[in-house]
Amino acid sequence: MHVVATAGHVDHGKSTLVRALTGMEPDRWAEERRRGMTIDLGFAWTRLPGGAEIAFVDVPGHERFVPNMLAGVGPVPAALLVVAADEGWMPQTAEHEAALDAHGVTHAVLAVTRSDLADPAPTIQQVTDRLRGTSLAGLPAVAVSGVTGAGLDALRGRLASLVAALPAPDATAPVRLWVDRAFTIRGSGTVVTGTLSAGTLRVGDELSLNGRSVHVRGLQALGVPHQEVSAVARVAVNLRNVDKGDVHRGDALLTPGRWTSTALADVRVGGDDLDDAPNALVLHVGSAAVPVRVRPLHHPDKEPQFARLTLATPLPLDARDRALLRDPGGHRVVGRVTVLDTDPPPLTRRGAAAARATDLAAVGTEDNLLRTRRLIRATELRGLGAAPPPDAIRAGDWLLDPQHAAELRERLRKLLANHRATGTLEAGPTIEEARTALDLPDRSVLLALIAAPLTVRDGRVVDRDAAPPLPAPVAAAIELLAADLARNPFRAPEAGRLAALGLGPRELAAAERTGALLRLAENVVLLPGADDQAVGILARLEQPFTTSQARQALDTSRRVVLPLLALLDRRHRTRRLPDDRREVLS
Ligand SMILES: Nc1nc2c(ncn2[C@@H]2O[C@H](COP(=O)(O)OP(=O)(O)OP(=O)(O)O)[C@@H](O)[C@H]2O)c(=O)[nH]1
Ligand SMILES: [Mg+2]
Repeated sequence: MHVVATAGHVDHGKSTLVRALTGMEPDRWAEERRRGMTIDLGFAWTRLPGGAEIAFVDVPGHERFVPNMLAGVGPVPAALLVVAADEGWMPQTAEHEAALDAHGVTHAVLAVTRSDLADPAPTIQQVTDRLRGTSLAGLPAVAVSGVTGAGLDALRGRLASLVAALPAPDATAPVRLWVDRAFTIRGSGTVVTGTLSAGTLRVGDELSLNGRSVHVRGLQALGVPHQEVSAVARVAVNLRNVDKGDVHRGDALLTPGRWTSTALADVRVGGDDLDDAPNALVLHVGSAAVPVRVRPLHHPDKEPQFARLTLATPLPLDARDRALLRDPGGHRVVGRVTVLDTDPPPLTRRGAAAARATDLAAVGTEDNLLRTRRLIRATELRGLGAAPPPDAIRAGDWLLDPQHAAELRERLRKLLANHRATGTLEAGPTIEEARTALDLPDRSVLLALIAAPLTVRDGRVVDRDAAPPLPAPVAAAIELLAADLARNPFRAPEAGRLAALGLGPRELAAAERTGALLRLAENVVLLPGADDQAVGILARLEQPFTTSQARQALDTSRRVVLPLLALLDRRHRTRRLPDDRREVLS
């Protein structure tokens, strides 16, 4: 199915045309039919030559009902612009055209109606001229009469080409159905309708509505029940356990967890100079209309304009959403809005607004943004509508420019070298010390920089290839120990001896790191290689052997043999059996 919205000045023949094309009555209300004027959105559908199904959202042209018109066209990708031959371009032709332009609608057909009353050619020319430079520039035109039926077949043909050229929607995208009507059906409960512009709805789906979870009880498209409806489509969704008062035009039915409502957004604005714009503007996006406060963010080059919008009510906005700013009093579209960032940083420092405008100006060239910022939150980049460049280095929620990462790694290597040069016993700076020294915002960024030969050990950043040398007094003490152990390799020095040599836990840990000692427990140390030697001796015992037999064979105490055997078990040199005996593994 394809959805096309009408647009055009009051009484130019939009509803008459929709009626003639579909045989359905778009003016749903008795009051509309009595007054001969569309007040609210109307819906009608038909099949085009070639078989494509087309649904029209018929909008009101009267200036009082422009907000209704905007609710209808917001989510619709294509338009039928209607201009009467005998009146030509009129104020709401202009306002509707500006709305379509703001939404970036490029797929449209011009129908010059009432061509039984006046020569359509001058109006076609006038409209063509007016549309130059807008999103609708160069649109095909057809002269028609809703009364005589002249030109209708040509228009059907044009519409068939129009819908054939529409880009295929993404049926797997998360759903954001902007509600344009909500009503109650006796026996079924609350039904909402809207134009599904992306994604798929299914009966039984759980969706989110105004922050609460709701379930799809039934689905219809063009009056026919469906188990599943994919975009683009006009849909009616019957919701379980929702009162009519809980849902209104401008609300959105959302795929849970995929959208965030925000009351703050940074946007690009085309159109009037925002400094001259009235304060009380309304943001129209989807079917929603929300009062906003506009803070211009001045870019040094002035053009394009950026602004921070503060919404009176949060909306589920997304980067790249198109919207418009309207002055309700002045009856005109003040700005064409493209959402750039739905989670913008606060502007507190002096000059922050100008700096922000510079950042926003880089959106669209996101690689450059990461190059200039060097380090940016992935959420901020996403908020700016940018995908991370493929070579960006990820660190938690942070993205690093690879060039910057290389520089930071160099600084980290220097930091470790300086650390070694201080002659400290510590293997390296702590993660926090390194993070501070490199002035990084988060430890995840530091961890992302660490690659072999650098590694993290006991919360410190260390270079596996360059352990700091032992300070001279420690090295001398270790030599004395080594002499003791050379005679009795499994007689680990007693606590008293270690203390006499000035070897506390820190010194022993440092000696272990440099490979000068094999450490079995807090203060139980042997020489490196003692483990291999022990395996050699134990292998000569009758297998399996008891702990006591091992102790005797190694000529040592339980203080040493227990942690030594435990170490050999861990390294799979020995295996401990259920009866506590062990065997050497070959
Ligand atoms: N002669 C002639 N009259 C037309 C034509 N199209 C519409 N009309 C008449 O123009 C009047 C307005 O037509 P509508 O179709 O209601 O106009 P609309 O654009 O839907 O108006 P709004 O919805 O109020 O904006 C009606 O009286 C129609 O009969 C046409 O092609 N020729
Ligand atoms: Mg109408």
